[in-house]
Amino acid sequence: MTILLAGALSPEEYAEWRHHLALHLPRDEALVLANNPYDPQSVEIALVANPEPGLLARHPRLGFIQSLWAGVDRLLADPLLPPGIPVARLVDPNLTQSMTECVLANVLALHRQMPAYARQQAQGVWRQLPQPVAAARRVGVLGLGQLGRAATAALCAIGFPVSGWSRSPHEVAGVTCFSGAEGLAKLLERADILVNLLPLTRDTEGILGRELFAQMPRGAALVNLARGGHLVEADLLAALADGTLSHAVLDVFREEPLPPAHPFWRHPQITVFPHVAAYSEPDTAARIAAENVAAFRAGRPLRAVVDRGVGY
Ligand code: NDP
Ligand code: OXD
Repeated sequence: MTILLAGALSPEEYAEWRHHLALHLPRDEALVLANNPYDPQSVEIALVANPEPGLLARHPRLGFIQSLWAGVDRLLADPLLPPGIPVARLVDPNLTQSMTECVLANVLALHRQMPAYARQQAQGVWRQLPQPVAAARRVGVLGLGQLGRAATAALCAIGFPVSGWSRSPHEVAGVTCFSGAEGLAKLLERADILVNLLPLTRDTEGILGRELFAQMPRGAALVNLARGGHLVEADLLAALADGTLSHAVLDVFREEPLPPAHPFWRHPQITVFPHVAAYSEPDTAARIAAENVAAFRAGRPLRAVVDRGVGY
């Protein structure tokens, strides 16, 4: 009974995950690390944090893959990912809380015009801008999943009128819900601030582009906390230049780390964060992964299994 821990992890991160997994996995489970020698034939379960493409295909007895990341786009993009076995993603209340805090921090910062005041301060300008209350600032959230639903609840509690968009129809208390292509246009026309919490799939790749920006109120703001592949970078720069959008907060990028010469770094209307909206903390995530390992061993239903056909 061998479990593999594999991913784009430093030796320190491997050690931390091993420590926390050992606290939660049953004693008879052998945990091997992909950065140490092991027998691939023995591995039946893989706990993974974006492992190198092709690595999982080298384990002929693999029966279950548990992602230690919430988003599985990179994992599912592995052309050699063993077919026909379940892949689960991380659903961790701790990560959800962290993302909710990040959404609130950035929406409130945009609502209170902090980027504009930062620009004024840099020029020594003392100018009071009109300041509506939250009830007059409409927030749209793309994605009503684990993270989107928690974010909308927190935004509603502050008093923002909140809309949400999903693939299938939803009802969320206090939130005006839209779904499908025709629903997106309705959400966008009332999104003074748009927060992206979609998974990256073939349907959502490049969704944050010229056509979408043009449907938002002029001068609206964008908060992309999901994946860099959602954003058409040149379209964002054009939308900021012509006033279609006023500001963008970006936590995720097509290339990470964001290259030093990238124009986003020094753009006065873009706030850059280094993919820190919410990350998997081994102390909580290890327990959740171990619960799914135990369920797999016992033949019980697994939590948060990904639909590999739709990509999330
Ligand atoms: P979920 O799978 O729980 O939710 C995804 C939501 O997106 C669902 O509401 C789903 O609709 C909706 N959706 C998917 N495809 C479409 C589509 N084509 N059109 C409309 N709606 C769509 O994901 P999470 O909330 O857990 O996470 C979302 C993403 O956040 C992750 O995939 C990851 O990329 C990103 N993330 C970023 C982090 C960061 O630090 N920056 C940290 C963690 C996650 P439906 O409900 O109908 O299925
Ligand atoms: C995740 C992330 O998907 O950190 O877990 O982006």
